[in-house]
Amino acid sequence: IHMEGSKKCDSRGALIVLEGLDRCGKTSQCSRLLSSLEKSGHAVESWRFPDRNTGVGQMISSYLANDSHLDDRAIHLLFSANRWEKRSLMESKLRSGTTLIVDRYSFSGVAFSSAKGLDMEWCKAPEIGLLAPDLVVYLEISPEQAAERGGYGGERYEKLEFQKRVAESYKTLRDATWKIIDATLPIEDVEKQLREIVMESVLTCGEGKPLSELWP
Ligand code: DGP
Ligand code: NA
Ligand code: NA
Repeated sequence: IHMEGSKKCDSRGALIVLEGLDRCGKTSQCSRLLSSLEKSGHAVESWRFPDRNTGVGQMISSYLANDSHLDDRAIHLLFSANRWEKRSLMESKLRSGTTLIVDRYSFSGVAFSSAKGLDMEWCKAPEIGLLAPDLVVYLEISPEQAAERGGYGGERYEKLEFQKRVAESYKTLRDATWKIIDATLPIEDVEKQLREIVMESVLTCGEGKPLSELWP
């Protein structure tokens, strides 16, 4: 009992990030994953970026709804600030043993802004020092198939031509550590694959893997 107790102190939650094009199914997979982990007794929370509940988040939301115009670099920095304002809470949650499932993170920041033509290295700079995910899962779908799913909500980026450029940016950005899941598979199959990949990462972090920062 004593051994187990001391082991628990070193263990932390995993930072799990889901990325993909709009309409790839990320958001429903995040909630399925959340309830599945909760059911098996894990301390887990589901987060998303942009977090529209903060002051910065409201500016982002109004930009996405085309209710306001902002310079490409200015909005890029707001998305980044929105992640920075949650950084210390993120760290304390992870250190206290809570796993975080995060719907979009710095990779969206770089993929969406570089799709507008901004330099990728410039886009990466403001993300330096944010917590590095333990796992990035990319839900892969072609822009055409995503568009066919319908239900683009009419927000600023939800247009086929733009999503094609975002897909190219993600290709440049991703590395060998990313796990790719075919997002066109039946929803239950995606869920099963995702859970398996995530459980591996949760176990590794439970064994005391140190936290690190972007960009690795
Ligand atoms: P969502 O709430 O996941 O649908 O995201 C809203 C939109 O904002 C979506 O088209 C993806 C885009 N987005 C998410 N994060 C960032 C970011 O950091 N920078 C930029 N430019 N766009 C982002
Ligand atoms: Na969206
Ligand atoms: Na989404």
